[in-house]
Amino acid sequence: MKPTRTITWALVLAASLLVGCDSTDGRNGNERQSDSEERSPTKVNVVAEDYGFEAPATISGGLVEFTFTNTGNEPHFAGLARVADGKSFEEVEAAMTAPPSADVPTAPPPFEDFAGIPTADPGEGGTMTLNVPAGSYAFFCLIPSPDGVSHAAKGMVKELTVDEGSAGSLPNPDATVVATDFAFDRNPAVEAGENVVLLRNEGQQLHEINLVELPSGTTMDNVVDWYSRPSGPPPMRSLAGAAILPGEEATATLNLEAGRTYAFICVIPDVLGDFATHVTKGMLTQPITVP
Ligand SMILES: [Cu+2]
Repeated sequence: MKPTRTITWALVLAASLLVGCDSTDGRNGNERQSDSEERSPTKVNVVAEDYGFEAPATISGGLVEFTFTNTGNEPHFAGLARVADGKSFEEVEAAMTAPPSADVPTAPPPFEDFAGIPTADPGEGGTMTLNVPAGSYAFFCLIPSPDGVSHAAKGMVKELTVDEGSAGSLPNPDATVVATDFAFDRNPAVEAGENVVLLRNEGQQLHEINLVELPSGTTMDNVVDWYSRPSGPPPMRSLAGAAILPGEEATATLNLEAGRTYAFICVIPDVLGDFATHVTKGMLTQPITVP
C-alpha cells in the first residue's frame, strides 16, 4: 500500500520541479493580478465519490473558487495538475492510472503540479480560491484504497478545460501562513466561524495547508507517527484546505468551531529527498484551540 502512494506521488511531484524552472510565461495567474480588479470568482463545485469526480468539464479561468465535497466513504483529495505542453489528457490519465512500478521514470511526466484541495474525510470538504490560467488540467486523487489500489486507478482522474478569464484578487485573508521547505512560519490566529487563511508557498516544492481536527488527547506526535507509518485509522480528522505550487498563493475558507482543536499539516512527499511526507519533516503547526 505505501509503495503505491510513494511511487505515484513521486511521479506527480517530479513534475513540479520541472515547471518550477519555467514559470515566466504568465501561466501562474498571480502575475496578472496586479492589474486585475475586484471581481467575484468563478464558482466551481467538485464532488468526490468512491471513485470518481463530479465536476464541470469546462470552466472560465482567472479567479476561481473551488468548493470540494467528499460524498464517498473513503478520504479523498482533489489534486489539480496541468497537462504539459504538447501532451494530452489521455496521456495524463494513462500515467496516473498505471500500476505502480519500482522503476524510476526516465521521461518527464505528461503533467505539472498546479494546485489542489487537500485530503478531506468522508462527509467533509472545503473551499479554495486561486487564479487559474487557461489550459488543460486534470483533477486526480492518489490516495490508496484498503486494497492498495490508488483512487486514480479506480477512476479518480477527470479532465478539466479552463477557458481564458480575468484574474482577480484573492479574498482578504484573516490569517496568512507562509510555507517553506519544510515549515510553516506561524500558528495562524483563527476564530470560531468562517476564516479565510492564505497560503503563500515560498518553498521549492508543492506545499499545502491541510486542516486537521485533533480529537481530545491527540498530539502532533500522534499525527506525525501516523503519517510516518500509516496503518489503522488516523488519529485526526482531515478537513481539506489548499495546496499551491511554489511562488504562488491560494486561500482556504474554513469553518471552525469554538472549543475544538485544529492544526495545519502538509502531507505532500519530499520529492527532492526521501519522499517522506513533509509533516514528518516538521511541516506542521502546533495545535490551535479555537476560542
Ligand atoms: Cu480519493
